[in-house]
Amino acid sequence: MLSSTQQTVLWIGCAGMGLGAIAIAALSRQAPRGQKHHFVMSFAVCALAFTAYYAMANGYGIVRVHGREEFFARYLDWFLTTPLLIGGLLMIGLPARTGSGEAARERLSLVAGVIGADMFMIVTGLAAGLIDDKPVKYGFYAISCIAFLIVLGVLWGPVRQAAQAQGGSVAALYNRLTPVLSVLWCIYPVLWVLGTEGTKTINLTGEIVVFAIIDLTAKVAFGLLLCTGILGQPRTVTTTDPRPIAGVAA
Ligand code: RET
Repeated sequence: MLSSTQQTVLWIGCAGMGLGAIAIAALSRQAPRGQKHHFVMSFAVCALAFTAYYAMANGYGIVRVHGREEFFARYLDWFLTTPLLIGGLLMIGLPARTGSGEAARERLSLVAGVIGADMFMIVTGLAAGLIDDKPVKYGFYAISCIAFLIVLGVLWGPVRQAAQAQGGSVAALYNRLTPVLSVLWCIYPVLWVLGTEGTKTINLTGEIVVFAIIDLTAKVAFGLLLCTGILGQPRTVTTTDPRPIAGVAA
């Protein structure tokens, strides 16, 4: 059972996500037709998180494991929204077109690889949360952290190189968003260790409050940063660019 304070915080999270989704939908009306897809992903992130917070605020998506509350809905939210957030960055960093043949296959493997590593990170994080046996728990935590490093490595490596190769405002926007995403995402594994699934340094209420704050920042604030950045782009840059992905294409 959640306390009324905990429920209130989850309702605030729910309202924030809903307002974020509405704000992004409103902003998308200013976007030219060829750039609306950038807004769809950020809208979907907020809409999915709204639903997860709605479930949790009503006491659903939470199960009792080893005498404490495990927020299943949170992991389901992350499993769906983190690939979309990465997708948002990929759609900026990677050129709209690659060459044909191997370049296209390399691009596909890069996209599938980073999204796959991200989903694996969330699933192994959930396993760590559910398991009580400390060595096994922290083993899964370490595996999840390795997957996280792979995600960051791809975003800071080949995708950043591809963004640099596009130059100008695309590179500038990518270079603005990637550090913000990286710093925010690094807070999650730290909070996890301090919270009820890890060392219990922070109690459940504190954990719910801090997760709600970073969730709102990583989804709503980041989404608004991305969407306003897209609106500031010259139209031609993000629509068609026939160059291969720098550092990836042979
Ligand atoms: C866990 C615990 C295991 C180790 C690692 C984690 C990383 C989680 C991350 C979550 C990001 C969530 C976002 C949500 C919505 O916006 C699963 C906490 C590395 C990075 C950005």
